Amino acid sequence: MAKLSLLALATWVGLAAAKDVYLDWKLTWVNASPDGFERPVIGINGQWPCPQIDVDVGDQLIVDVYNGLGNESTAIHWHGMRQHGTGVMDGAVGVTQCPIAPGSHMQYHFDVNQAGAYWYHSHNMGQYPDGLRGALIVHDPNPPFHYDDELTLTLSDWYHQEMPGLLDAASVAPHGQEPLPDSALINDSTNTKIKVLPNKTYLVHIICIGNWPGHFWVIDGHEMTVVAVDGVYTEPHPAGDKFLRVATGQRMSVLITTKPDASQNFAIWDTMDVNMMFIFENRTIPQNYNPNATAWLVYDEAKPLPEPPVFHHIDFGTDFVDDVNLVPADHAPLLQPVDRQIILDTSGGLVDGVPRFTVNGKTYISPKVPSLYTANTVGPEFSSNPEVYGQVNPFVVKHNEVVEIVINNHHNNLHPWHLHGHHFQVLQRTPVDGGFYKGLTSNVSTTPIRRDTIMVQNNGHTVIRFRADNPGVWMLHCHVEWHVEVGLMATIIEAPETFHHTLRAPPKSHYDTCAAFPQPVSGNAAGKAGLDMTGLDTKAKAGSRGALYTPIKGTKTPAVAHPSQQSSQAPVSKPSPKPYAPNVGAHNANDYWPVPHVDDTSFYVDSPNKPHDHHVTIHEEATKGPGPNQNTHSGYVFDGHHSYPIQDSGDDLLDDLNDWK
Ligand SMILES: *[C@@H]1O[C@H](CO)[C@@H](O)[C@H](O)[C@H]1NC(C)=O
Ligand SMILES: *[C@@H]1O[C@H](CO)[C@@H](O)[C@H](O)[C@H]1NC(C)=O
Ligand SMILES: *[C@@H]1O[C@H](CO)[C@@H](O)[C@H](O)[C@H]1NC(C)=O
Ligand SMILES: *[C@@H]1O[C@H](CO)[C@@H](O)[C@H](O)[C@H]1NC(C)=O
Ligand SMILES: *[C@@H]1O[C@H](CO)[C@@H](O)[C@H](O)[C@H]1NC(C)=O
Ligand SMILES: *[C@@H]1O[C@H](CO)[C@@H](O)[C@H](O)[C@H]1NC(C)=O
Ligand SMILES: [Cu+2]
Repeated sequence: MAKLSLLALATWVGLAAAKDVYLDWKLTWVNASPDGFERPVIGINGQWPCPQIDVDVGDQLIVDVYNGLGNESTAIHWHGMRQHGTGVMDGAVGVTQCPIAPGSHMQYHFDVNQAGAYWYHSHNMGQYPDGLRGALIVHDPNPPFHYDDELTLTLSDWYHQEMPGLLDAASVAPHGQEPLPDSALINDSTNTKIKVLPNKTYLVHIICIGNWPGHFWVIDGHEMTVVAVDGVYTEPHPAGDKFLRVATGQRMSVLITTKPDASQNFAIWDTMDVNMMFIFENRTIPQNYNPNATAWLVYDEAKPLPEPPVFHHIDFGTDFVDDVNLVPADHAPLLQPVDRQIILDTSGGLVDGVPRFTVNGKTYISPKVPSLYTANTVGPEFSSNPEVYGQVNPFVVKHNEVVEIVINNHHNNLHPWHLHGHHFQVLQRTPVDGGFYKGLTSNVSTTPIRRDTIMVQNNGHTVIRFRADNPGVWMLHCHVEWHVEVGLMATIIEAPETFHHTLRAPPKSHYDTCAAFPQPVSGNAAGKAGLDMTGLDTKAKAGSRGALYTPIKGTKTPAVAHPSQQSSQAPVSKPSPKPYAPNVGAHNANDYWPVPHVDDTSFYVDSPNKPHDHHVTIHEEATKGPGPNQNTHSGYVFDGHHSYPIQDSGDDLLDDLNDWK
């Protein structure tokens, strides 16, 4: 069980000190050509692919996000982070926050108390397939199995056109057919080479960061043993002669053992699910269409890179490891009895004359006020009434209830459903055409697998359970961006009656974000009191437009401002008449921002003089940060490999960062 000395050191350090990992991100457009075709993508600090975030269990992650895109709003969601008590940091636009307008800034900060493979991505209007997504790996100081090193491989579909145009086209296409990806990427490239050493055990995190099709892959000549899904450790499960697959949003961590010598390199073959893209949609596969991507395990750079293996006659029913049969390593028992069952009948079709997806007949339409802000401001007599949330397919559950959700998929294609805020137990999931829910079968595991994203098959269903022990407002949605944007989404409003003592209040920078957009932060979905929903948009419209930024009501121009003079000074238009006074100051945890000053005549929060603050203390810096004598300023930037001390705690952090590059 001996580890390499470096990892042993990391383990020791992990036990010794939880630390703050502080990232200062400026989002801008950059050009990249991951498959040989150059196009604009959304990069971070001038770089693309977006950086992998590496933290250890117990760390606090603090990310300052500055929107330097100029023409699109944005936000960052931390996929798979349960955000216990910090649901306001979930990053879901329209649900837990307002979009970050060009020229504005927002800070996310939360404790990371779960190990494994996660990722981050924009959760704003179909934006992340334009490149704003990356891996988030939480290293475990005490993993339940041995390995020598960790590797991360992201898998995705890739498009040569940008999302706003594609979304517009897709939303008016007959039958809402999705645009076809131009290529498959492994780690954001069609030419990824992964250096490995002989005789080692690697923990390989596979993360599907794509938009639409699922992926499956083979590492030629190397057996894979599944040890985690979506960050939940499993009983080790050798794949044997079966394929492993991940749907968009899912992760799978596998152990591989390298060869005893470096006499040969090996191909990694990956393919996008042609059933999803073509067969189930009755589409013809264009000649020369290539759903595959190849990467290589490189033992010796001087040796050739072999062709990938070729597979014939893959049976989707029998040739795959069924993730529902995996067993969580902690053997957590089946949650029962069920306190509340929610049945979602999901389907596609024309709504108001445009192709949309529906949940129980309703297509999700964004509210005026983000649902979390509604829950927190509409008042105790209304917060548990689903009506106040508008057309967001709201389901209110009570604190600590065992909730069972049935998803019946009445559509002839696969949909990967993702729940924010929880890892749920998966009780059952039918094969393709397996029929709709008629109760549980007798084969439900007493220790069901837990994950945060589950693929639901055509004309079939799944049954999941979780305990409502994480008060917050959580999206439950298909992770295909084409489908999210046309309404395949529900909202779980969890224990709103407890928010005043269970959920930390949004910090000042979140209210500033709303003020800069601008978007109201209180009242029901329409921004009104009680059940007065006048003015709420409930009609589906053709043309999604993506995250394009259109300034509302002649407020500040979306010109990119320097961070030190951003949004905060900008005049914010005041809606009239005043519909409702926010209670933003009612509940405020000590370690969060002070109560924002609220102008009586507006439901927007007044902007402070100080644009942003960096209350970052490095509790203890061990392997990664500045030494004790350098640590006189506000933090450091950690890019996954190195950390750079921030040498000026003033307003010019971004300039400093750029200077170092
Ligand atoms: C936004 O600006 C970028 C960079 O100039 C450009 O590549 C992109 O096409 C613009 N987006 C849209 C939808 O106009
Ligand atoms: C994949 O890309 C990320 C981000 O660039 C990088 O941190 C990581 O090391 C790459 N993984 C491999 C196996 O090369
Ligand atoms: C790998 O392990 C085998 C068996 O212990 C040994 O014979 C071989 O020399 C090792 N290879 C390397 C490159 O160390
Ligand atoms: C494809 O064809 C089958 C059989 O005709 C039909 O049931 C199904 O709805 C079609 N799917 C789509 C997406 O049009
Ligand atoms: C993709 O991989 C499959 C399975 O090995 C193979 O049959 C097919 O020819 C490949 N497609 C291309 C375009 O290389
Ligand atoms: C029942 O579940 C077990 C594992 O939980 C699985 O191996 C078996 O194939 C299942 N049987 C059926 C009939 O689905
Ligand atoms: Cu979907």
